[in-house]
Parts: sequence; C-alpha cells; structure tokens
Amino acid sequence: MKKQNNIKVAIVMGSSSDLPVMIEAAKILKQFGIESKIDVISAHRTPKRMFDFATGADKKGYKVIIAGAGGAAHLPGMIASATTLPVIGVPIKSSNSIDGWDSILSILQMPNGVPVATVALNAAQNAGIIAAQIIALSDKAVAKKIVQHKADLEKKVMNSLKEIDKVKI
Ligand code: RP5
Repeated sequence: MKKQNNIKVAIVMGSSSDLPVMIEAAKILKQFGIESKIDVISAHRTPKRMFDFATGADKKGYKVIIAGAGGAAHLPGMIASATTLPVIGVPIKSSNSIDGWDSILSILQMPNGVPVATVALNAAQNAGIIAAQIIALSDKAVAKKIVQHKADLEKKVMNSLKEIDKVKI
C-alpha cells in the first residue's frame, strides 16, 4: 500500500464518467515521476465528502489539487473555497454539457479572492503539467524532467519540419 504522504497531487472529478479525460493528468504526472491519487467527489451529489476532502487535503500532504467536472461544474471552485492549496480546474465536455462552454465558464469565472487555475476544455494533460511545474519548484528531479519535456516538444516540431521538407510539391 502506498504511503499517503508520498502522494503530492490529488486528482478529483465529479463523476466516474469524467475518468477518460482526467486519467491524462495521472499519466503525464507519472511520466514526471509524480504519484497521484484519483478520487470521485461530487460537489452536488456528495457535498459533505467534498468539504471533508477540501479541508483535509493539506494535512494529507497534498501540494496541488487537480479538479475536473462537466456541466454545472462547481467542484473546482467549491474545493478552492475550502483549501489553501492551489487548485487547477479541468472543464469537461460531459453528457450534461450544452457545448462545453458551460463547464469552462463555471470553472473559469471565479470571484476575486478564490482563484481556480483553469485549463482548456478536456485539457487534463495540461493540468498535470502545471501541477508538475508547481512540484518542480521544490523538487530538482522533477524540474529536470520538465526541462526534458520542453526539449522533447522542440525536437518533435523540428522532426516534423524534416518530414515537410520531404514532401514534393
Ligand atoms: C458533473 O456532471 C460530473 O463532473 C460529470 O462531468 C457530469 C455528468 O455526470 P454523470 O451523470 O455522468 O455521473 O457533475
């Protein structure tokens, strides 16, 4: 069994139906050597559980919370209201979304004083990268992996240019 205090990132979502999107945050964190814990916590269906999680997250040793939800997506904002930890919000285009803008605006348009760092629609991978960048501020091994990640991105683009050069017009 993993020791809870080794896990620095909590990934929570409003429903298990959000998992196909949110799993991407866990995958990229794993690539950076960061363990995460995935949980389903609904602001609307399990409000007490959400409040208990948000108020106890720092004591459990988490440094960052990634929260994803769709439709009337109140989970990231409500968690942010009850913790001092940074919260990264992932808007999800879910079965109850009109077009995804409902999820984006529910998470993005927080009042002054209670921020949620909101990524693009379904962009759980980017949420994982931001979480890793926060962890990297106090973890040299993770910081090194972030530098490598940037180098890999550049390499990918340069390789794609080589392929374009081969195209005969
Ligand atoms: C939101 O409602 C969840 O985050 C999910 O995106 C959406 C639909 O939930 P299910 O009806 O699929 O459980 O609270």
